[in-house]
Amino acid sequence: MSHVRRKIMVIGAGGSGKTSLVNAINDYHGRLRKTQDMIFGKYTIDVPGSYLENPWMYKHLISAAQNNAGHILILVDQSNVTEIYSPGFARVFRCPVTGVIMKADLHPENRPICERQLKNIGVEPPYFPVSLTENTGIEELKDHLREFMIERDKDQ
Ligand SMILES: Nc1nc2c(ncn2[C@@H]2O[C@H](COP(=O)(O)OP(=O)(O)O)[C@@H](O)[C@H]2O)c(=O)[nH]1
Ligand SMILES: [Mg+2]
Repeated sequence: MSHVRRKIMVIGAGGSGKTSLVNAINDYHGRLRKTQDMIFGKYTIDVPGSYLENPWMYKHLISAAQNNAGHILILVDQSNVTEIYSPGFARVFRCPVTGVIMKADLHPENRPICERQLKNIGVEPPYFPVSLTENTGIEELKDHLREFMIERDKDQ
């Protein structure tokens, strides 16, 4: 039986920067796509925001994570702090979960709200603020995921 490659699953609201982030992690510089379905990249799974909008979609998200994910990134958006996760949401996953604060270049006053949101959904610090427009925080996040990504390179 072939070896199952475990990927980094990226979860967040529509518009929070998931596709931009997976492209940065995969070092892909093509154009952005609006995604209806989960998109499997070299290291990543890009999960459409619709999976978070309906509680009945959660079971699909959870089983996809169980089957394919070795690490989960849960995104909050510093430019839009609308609550989208239920309390404790992150605790349903069995693999490690890391909190990412996207669009860290926008609305710095929202940083503490983002940190509180991640804590409320059950994600432990450290959290990773990332701005892809200013190119900050992405190397720190990749370093955090590096061991996982090197292993994945060897798999290919
Ligand atoms: N200011 C800012 N905009 C970003 C950042 N990352 C992504 N965006 C923009 O946010 C929008 C939504 O990004 P996208 O990756 O499509 O989000 P998705 O719907 O979660 O996949 C796009 O216009 C991106 O250019 C960032 O770090 N800072
Ligand atoms: Mg997308």
